[in-house]
Amino acid sequence: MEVKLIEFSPHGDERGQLIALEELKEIPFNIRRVYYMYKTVPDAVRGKHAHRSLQQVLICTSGSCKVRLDDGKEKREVLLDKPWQGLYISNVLWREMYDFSPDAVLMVLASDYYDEADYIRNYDDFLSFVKEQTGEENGQ
Ligand code: T46
Repeated sequence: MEVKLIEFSPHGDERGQLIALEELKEIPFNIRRVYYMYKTVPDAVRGKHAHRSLQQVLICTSGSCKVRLDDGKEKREVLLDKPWQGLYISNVLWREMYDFSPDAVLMVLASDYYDEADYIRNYDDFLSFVKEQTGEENGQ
């Protein structure tokens, strides 16, 4: 599964902490879009889709939340509760974000502009897409 937790280096001093993120440095792609979610209601489950080509880094800049990832074979759960950690997720991964703390702010850096056509919102379609891709990679 193409997922990794990236640890950023804070520029700390007596005033507090500052984290700087630059494309193709801390973030492994060109950043075309930033969005964030806050005031997420306690029982909400966000996401529930995959992307055909979008790559993203998720950072919980305040509070905490969990992310469930599924590549069609393997499932993983990651807790995001540190503003100096970013979760890199590749395309073609089913994702769900849940267990948001009341103070959670989840910021996402994305490799492309918003495009509804890049979303796979049905789980069976996602599994078919994974199969197609695996077939292509094996030259079938
Ligand atoms: C993802 C996870 C981690 C826009 O107009 N522009 C945007 O850039 C985004 C992200 C959303 N929207 C609109 C589309 C919907 O009407 O905002 C509304 C909520 O979006 P959505 O239901 O897709 O939000 P999530 O939290 O389920 O998913 C989001 C991203 O859409 C998705 O790419 O990977 O966060």
